[in-house]
Amino acid sequence: MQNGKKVALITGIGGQDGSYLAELLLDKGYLVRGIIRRASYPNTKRIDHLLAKYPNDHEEENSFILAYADLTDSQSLRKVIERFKPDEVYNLGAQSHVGISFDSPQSTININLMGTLNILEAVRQSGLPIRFYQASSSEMFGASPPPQNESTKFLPQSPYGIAKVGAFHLTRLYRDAYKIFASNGILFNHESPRRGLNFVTKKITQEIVKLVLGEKKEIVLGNLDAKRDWGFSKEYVEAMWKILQHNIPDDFVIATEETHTVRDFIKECFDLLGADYTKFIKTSGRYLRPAEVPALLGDSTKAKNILKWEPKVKFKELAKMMLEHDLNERGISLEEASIKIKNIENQKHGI
Ligand code: NAP
Ligand code: F7E
Repeated sequence: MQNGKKVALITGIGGQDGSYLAELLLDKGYLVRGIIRRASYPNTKRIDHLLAKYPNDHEEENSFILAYADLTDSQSLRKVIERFKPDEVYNLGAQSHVGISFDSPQSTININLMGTLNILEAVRQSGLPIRFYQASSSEMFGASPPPQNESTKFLPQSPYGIAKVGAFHLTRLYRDAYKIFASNGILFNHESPRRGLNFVTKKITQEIVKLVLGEKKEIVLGNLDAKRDWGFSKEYVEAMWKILQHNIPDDFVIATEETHTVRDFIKECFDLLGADYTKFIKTSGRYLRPAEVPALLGDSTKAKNILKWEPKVKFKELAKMMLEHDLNERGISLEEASIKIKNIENQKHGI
């Protein structure tokens, strides 16, 4: 606590979830501190509005402060914990792309698994009564058939999933062995207009905008049959906070309890424009993964009952929100986009 306010430290504050969580905690009156790593070009786009509102001039009483640190650098983590003395630590930093974890398995394991060990150790060694949240993932269930809940066996299908399983167990172990208030949120896929550009939902909505503007003629994707349980990031960060406010540390599945294929997401977006997706979509082996998670469908009964958390935004609303946002960003409405894409469709048929 500082001046009667709770202090939260967020790793991955510049990411999709980190940015929404920072906003949520600032609204709740927290002093929010985040770590960012050095980048050759600014990596703070998602939190620039917060930096503008809360100038980052390193005054310790400021509501919002960023510090340079890296999950793979344990000394840097010890320094930020010592400096900020947080009440709550949200470990959201990760190499979060499953496909890329096959290209860079070692750095994925270093950041996602060793990084979790580093921050847990910094928390433990501080001796402070910190509550620790670990960003665990439905990727840990991997090939286990749906529906998946807290009792489902982990059968990860990627270096990313394996790193997250290790980090999950470290979090559980630090809770059991050292009596640290350490909890796992096992979050199923969650998206938003702030989603990274190379995740499938955002790639689809961004590429549709390019089709509409005539900048591209087709969208090339990988496996269209994979099923995912897609929710809205802004609602999922609320679940993270609730997990740390619960009276005991525990593990919770957070999901919408709906599953849809990648093809369904594409069709939903094209349906919103009244266009036929089959005219625009190509598949390529380039986007296939060496191993795939075929179907995710979360059962979040425990979170509903204990945390009273339930999502409002489901698949259809999410697709519309993301597509509309990306179109509006380029100055086009859904209606204008619909007319444009139908013209392009007709041209393709020589009509
Ligand atoms: P994201 O947008 O990719 O954000 C990840 C953040 O981690 C970025 O700010 C990134 O910084 C930072 N980071 C990467 N390597 C780091 C390092 N070595 N040290 C410190 N920070 C580092 O991911 P997200 O969607 O917000 O997800 C947040 C967390 O939830 C991740 O741990 C992810 O694995 C997990 N998760 C996500 C989902 C989902 O569907 N979104 C589902 C389950 C679990 P840069 O900007 O510098 O790269
Ligand atoms: O892929 C298929 C791909 O990359 C979803 C991360 O937030 O959620 C996310 O991991 C599906 C997969 O997310 C393309 O093969 C087809 O089956 O959007 P994604 P993900 O792998 O499910 C989990 C829960 C996390 O924890 C992760 O951090 O879509 N797919 N074509 C494609 N995927 C991508 N990226 N690009 C394609 O062209």
